[in-house]
Amino acid sequence: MKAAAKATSNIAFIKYWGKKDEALRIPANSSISMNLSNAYSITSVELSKNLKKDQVYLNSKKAEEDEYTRIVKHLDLIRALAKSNLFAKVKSRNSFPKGTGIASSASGFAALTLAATKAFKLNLSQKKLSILARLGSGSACRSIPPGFVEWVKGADSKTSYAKTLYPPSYWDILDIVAIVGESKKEISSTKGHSLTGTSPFFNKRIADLPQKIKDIKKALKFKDFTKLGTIIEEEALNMHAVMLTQRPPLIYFNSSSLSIIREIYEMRKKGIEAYFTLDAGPNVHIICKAPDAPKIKKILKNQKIVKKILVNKPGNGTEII
Ligand code: 2P0
Repeated sequence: MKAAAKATSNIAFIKYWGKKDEALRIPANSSISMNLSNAYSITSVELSKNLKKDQVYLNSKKAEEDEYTRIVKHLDLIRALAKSNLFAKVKSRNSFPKGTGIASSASGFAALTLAATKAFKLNLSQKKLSILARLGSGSACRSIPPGFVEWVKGADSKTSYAKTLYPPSYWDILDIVAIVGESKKEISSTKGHSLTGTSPFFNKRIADLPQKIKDIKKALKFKDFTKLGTIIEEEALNMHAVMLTQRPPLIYFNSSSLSIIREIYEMRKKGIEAYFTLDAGPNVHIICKAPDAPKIKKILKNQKIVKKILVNKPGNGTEII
């Protein structure tokens, strides 16, 4: 009655920002992402009759109260599905710092969902795992299937899940993450999501997204990197325009993030085709073609503000290990 799973995090090309249903984590819009081969969580779940409550360890430390409560709520869902009342010992570790804009809740809840359902002997389809992971954290549903993924917003809980558009081997592009900050963000994404409606730009963003999604799918289909990158950058800035104009305003990037963005513009002038995206944190994700990686890494290594560099290929889906 023990199982362990590995889930990669994902970077959204088209972002999830705002929910139609907060409790069920049904998003206001569909989103598109790529799994990140080197940003992952490994989670084990061990059931025991001797436990009187769940125990949760994150990166070898006892989970903080808010994290513990959220994880137990997810285990409760799985216990109900399995018709079991056994408690679990959960141990999870990340290959990257959590709470800094590399989606730790995405890989964390994807790995937890697969490990816990296996430990409880539930054999769920990829679709059902994606739905279940979504209830833990929205972006986690995109880490269940492999490669390049679309989370179709759906109309209700049964129709809101993620599926693979293309497998990891489809396109040799990379996400090089320039880690410029490792402190935990002050306002969680969950709280940020709930206030998207206070931005005067939110409705406009939602109205424009269906066309943007069509365009990016076309760029993926024809492997049009220039188009893909251009949409990715515009989309990141569009989401941050909403974040900046919410009440209270959310400023997730910092001066180091902006310096790296300037550096990317310089790279393009030198003929290195790289594009940026930012999530709910200061680290800059640099989307590039694989042959350009050595040059980009060299430039980043010369920047004092870059504390770590994480190179990701298109990643696998969540797997039992
Ligand atoms: C994304 N983010 O699409 C966007 C971009 C952050 C910025 O999904 O409340 O942690 O757990 O469903 O999944 C972060 O939101 O929020 C997120 P919950 P989640 O990757």
